[in-house]
Amino acid sequence: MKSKRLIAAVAGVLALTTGVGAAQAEVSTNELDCRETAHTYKDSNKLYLYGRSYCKGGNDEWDDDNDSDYGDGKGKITAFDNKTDSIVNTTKKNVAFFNKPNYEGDSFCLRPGNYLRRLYVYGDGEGTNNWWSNSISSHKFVDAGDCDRWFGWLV
Ligand SMILES: [Ca+2]
Ligand SMILES: [Ca+2]
Repeated sequence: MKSKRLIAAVAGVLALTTGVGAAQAEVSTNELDCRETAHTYKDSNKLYLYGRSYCKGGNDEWDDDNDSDYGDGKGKITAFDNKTDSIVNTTKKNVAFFNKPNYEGDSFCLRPGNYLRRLYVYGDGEGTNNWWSNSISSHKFVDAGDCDRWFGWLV
């Protein structure tokens, strides 16, 4: 009897988890490209991350605060290390992205309301052939003065 109750409790947690996922999907960026998402969800305080370029297929992840490691199983971004290829920033803050966890390595910033359609066209700051595609491992919200390199579009 006790084990049955436990199973029911676990099922409840699973349902709850699924519910959160469904709420996330409700945002439904699926049918929108990067620019449309930036305009439709302007100032909605979410950072949308996509595994595909041009924001195709809807956002894979979203966040509204810092995440020091995209692959650590913690925070809102738990298993998306080195997978981002397009981004929409609907927050009112500047966001710095890093190619290593813990806000280390090469970085660039994205302004409020801006979006990035194809990270693979952006090179790193070291003159190597490492493109930003499938490279981002952490991000944090910053003051504009903390950024020396900006990518992305507003219009
Ligand atoms: Ca994380
Ligand atoms: Ca990385």
